[in-house]
Amino acid sequence: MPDVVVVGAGPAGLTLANLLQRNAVDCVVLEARDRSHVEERQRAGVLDHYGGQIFERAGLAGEVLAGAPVETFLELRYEGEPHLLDAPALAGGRAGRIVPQQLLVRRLLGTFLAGGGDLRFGVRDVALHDLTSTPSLTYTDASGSHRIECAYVAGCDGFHGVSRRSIPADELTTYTFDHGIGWYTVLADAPPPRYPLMGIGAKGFAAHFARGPKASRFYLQYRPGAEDPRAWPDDVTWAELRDRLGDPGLPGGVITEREIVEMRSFVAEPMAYGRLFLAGDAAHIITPMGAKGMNLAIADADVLAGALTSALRGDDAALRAYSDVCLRRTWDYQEFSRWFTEMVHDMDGDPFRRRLAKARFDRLFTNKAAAVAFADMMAGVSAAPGYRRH
Ligand code: RFL
Repeated sequence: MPDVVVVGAGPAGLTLANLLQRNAVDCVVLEARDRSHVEERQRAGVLDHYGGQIFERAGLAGEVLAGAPVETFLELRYEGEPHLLDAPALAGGRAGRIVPQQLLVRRLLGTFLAGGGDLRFGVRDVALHDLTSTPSLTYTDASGSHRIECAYVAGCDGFHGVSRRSIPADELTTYTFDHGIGWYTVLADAPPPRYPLMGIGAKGFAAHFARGPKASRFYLQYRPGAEDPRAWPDDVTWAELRDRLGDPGLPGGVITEREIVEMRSFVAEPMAYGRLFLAGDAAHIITPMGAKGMNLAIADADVLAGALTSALRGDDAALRAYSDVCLRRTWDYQEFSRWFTEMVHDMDGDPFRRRLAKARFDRLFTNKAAAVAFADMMAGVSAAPGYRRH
């Protein structure tokens, strides 16, 4: 019988599985999709400084961070006028790393398997049982039906997974927030920008990020409900990007992927029920502003790995504190993400809010304390066990 069953092999589940493996805790990972799907799913692109430290502390930096460039400047263009922010310098040298999520997942997966890890792909009908007493999970795969007993279950199966839904509704409080903003995101065979770039202006937000040496990901704010930008001809997309990024010479390229991103936030409290512990998107969704979704998932997994290891050695104090510790960071990041969202988007064309957003933007470039606070959040914060409420 394994000590822990981890449901889901995304950033949360694979970080947890590797950290448990390092602590000699026996675990099994169940993943609904096949290996190539998991390894190719493109999403986040930045591991913040705090996330990098988690892998360094665990002795996994060589496996996970090798060759990953460090973050330098962030360029914010206000109505076409460039402003460079050296967030790592403002944060005292704490730089994030450019690590595309699919690369991180591929490396974590390879490391776990190379260490003899038990990862079962393509499982179906996962069900969680007896979570408040002696937990077990049932699932099916190509070879038939299976049942595993364990001491603890880690629900790392993302927003649409089965883990959170296995908690009785009256045991959870959920918070949802619709930011009223849509993002149209395209992946294109187009040269990357010199620095991660965000364009702010009356026509709405746009962004341009590197996705390798010859590819770029672009984001364009749109009005959800009023239009579907996936229907835009490519020349309209490029014209909008050139306009909003204030760069008439922005080179175009073949668009290889078109997606709509919902700007929404979600938090489930508590992140635990009996012997089930939720981590990552299973417990919370955050907007991409601030790039904290993957980083929150990794930070949860780090806290959970330590807490489960201690509990299995007889001290469950950290496990009892797990939900509170992670929720504090979650809400801190939710607030930061909302603050950032309001600064760079055109909120319903409301002129008053536009002036507030401009004041917020100006403060970032005229008030050192404000810039340092921003950089500190970008680097990632430690919600260390033992934090004090004021
Ligand atoms: P994941 O990555 O969703 O992984 C969950 C895993 O669980 C599996 N699964 C199941 N397995 C077994 N049984 C079931 N019943 C299962 N149901 C699901 C799934 O197949 C999957 O393998 O969750 P995790 O690990 O919590 O990681 C969260 C991150 O993936 C997510 O927060 C980020 O991708 C969010 N995000 C970004 N985060 C950042 O930090 N920086 C960014 O720049 C950033 N950009 C983004 C993003 C998310 C995006 N999308 C599409 C949601 C950009 C986009 C477009």
